[in-house]
Order: sequence, then structure tokens, then C-alpha cells
Amino acid sequence: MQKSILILGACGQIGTELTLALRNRYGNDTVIASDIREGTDSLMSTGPFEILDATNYDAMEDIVMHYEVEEVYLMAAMLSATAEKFPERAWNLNMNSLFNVLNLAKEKKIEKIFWPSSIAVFGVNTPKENTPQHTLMEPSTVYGISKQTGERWCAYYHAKYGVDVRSVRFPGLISWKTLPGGGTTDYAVEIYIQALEKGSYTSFLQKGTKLPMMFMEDAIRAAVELMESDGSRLTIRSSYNLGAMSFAPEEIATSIQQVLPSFKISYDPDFRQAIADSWPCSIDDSQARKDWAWSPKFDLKRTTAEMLENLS
Ligand code: AKB
Repeated sequence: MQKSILILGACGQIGTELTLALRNRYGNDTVIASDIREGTDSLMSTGPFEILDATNYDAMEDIVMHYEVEEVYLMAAMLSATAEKFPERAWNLNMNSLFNVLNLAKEKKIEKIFWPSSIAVFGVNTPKENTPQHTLMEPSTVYGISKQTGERWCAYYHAKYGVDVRSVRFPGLISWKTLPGGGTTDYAVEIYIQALEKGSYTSFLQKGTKLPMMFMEDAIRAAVELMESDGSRLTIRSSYNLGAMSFAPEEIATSIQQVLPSFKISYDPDFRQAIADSWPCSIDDSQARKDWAWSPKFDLKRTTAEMLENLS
């Protein structure tokens, strides 16, 4: 029998594409999507869907038992910008959902977990360029604190209870199928949409704000490859650094201008600037490359071509 996979937070930016990719790979009926609201037509029509609040342990356990779930991808989370507005709600969602899946694995009700961490675990005192896997981490956002705490709990559950939990620190993710919501790196998606709709974009991050980024196809492949890799080769059970490309708003604008020469960018930074300023500019992901052969495929030029083609 095919293994059964449950996606929590399946209707979000990563969850939607991840669900479709996993259904393609393992079969529609074996991938159960769940969220607190329904998702896109393609997600709803291609396989099972359950309304599920990832903070509700009993409801999650019922679904796990009913579908005989073996693997869980926990994608439900409140991102950096929104979490600054609702700190307690963010903490409750980000931590309780993680405890629920870790405890299901501890009780041997599921076998394997994927949980995304983020570059938000780093802080102002972290080395900015080529940020190492192991370094000073002093996150200054609620989201970053929840991700760093989550990483420690993942490592603890692995060491203490043998829980097979796997994680990567995602950079900003760029996608066109489902839009991001509430992140600091969301500008790198909005800019493409407004380039096509209005021919101009006002960036909420200042010129020169270089951040690590990744095209969604690479991000999904990273999650799947890490989950399919031989667990005995994994040396990191907190979360792997993961890199692809790094750029500032003016560089993405230049790459858009190669396709749409009249595109214009202006700058009006808001509270998200301070968040971005606390994050790294580029990431050293050599441990992920060594342990499970991670290698990104999309650079900025290819990302821009994909985004403009698909959004238009
Ligand atoms: C955010 O901007 O909050 C996220 C992230 C980098 O984790 N995209």
C-alpha cells in the first residue's frame, strides 16, 4: 500500500504547490490536504481535503488514524510581518501545531515529519554574508523566535525520542500559483504582479536590502528530497541552511526591465525594513549539499522569466 501523507496548512503559498507536487509523485488519494479553509480548485479537486485546525491535537489525531497517515508536512504558520501584529496568536499557532505533530510521532502514530524553519532564526549579530549553518542566532521577531525555538524542540525530540523530523530554513519564497501572505519577503512576489498590472512598483523594503530568496519549484524539491533521503546521512536535526540566490529590490527590478523595459521601481520602506535588516544577505548551505545533495536550479533570471510568463 502507498504511504499516506497529511499536509497541514495545505492552502497556503507553500502548501498548495507542495500538495499538488506530492499528489503527482505519490498518487492523488494518498495525499490528504488540510487547512482551516478551502483552497484553490486544483487543490480541492485532485484529492482528499479535510478542514483541520493544526492547533487541535484531537482533531489531528482523528485524521491521522482515519487515513493511516505515515508522514506529515506541517506548513501552517503565521509569517514574520503578521506575527509582529499578533504576537500571541503567532506563538500559539507556530508552537502548538509543532508540538502536536512532534507528540504524534513520539507516540508512534506517525513516522516522519517535515517542518519548515526560516532565515528568520538569525538576528542582527549573525554574520550577514554566507551565514554559516552553526552561528550566533538572536532572532528579534516573534516569528523568528518561534522558528528558533521550534528548531530546538525538533532536535530534542529526535535526540530524546528518536522522532524522525526533518527541516530546512527557507529563504523568501517566490511563486505564482498561490500568493504569499504576511511575510517580509512578499515584495519579491508583489513586484512581478504589479510590474504586469501597473508597470511600476513601490517597494516596502529599501534599495540595497539584499535577502536570500528561492523559486518555489526549488523549495518544493528541497522538501521532497530531504524527506526521501536516507535518514542515517542527516547530521542536522534542527534545520538545514538552504540557499539559492540573493538579491536586493533594485536587482529584481533590473531583471524585470530586461523583459519589460519601461518598468519603474520606487521605495517607501515600512516596519518590515527593520525585520529584513535583521536577516542574512546570503546563506552557506554546504551542509545540505553534503548530506543530501541539495542543489538549486533557479537563479534570478530564470525566476523572472517563469514569474512573468505564468502571471501574464
Ligand atoms: C517571511 O518573510 O516571513 C517568510 C520567511 C523568510 O520565512 N517568507
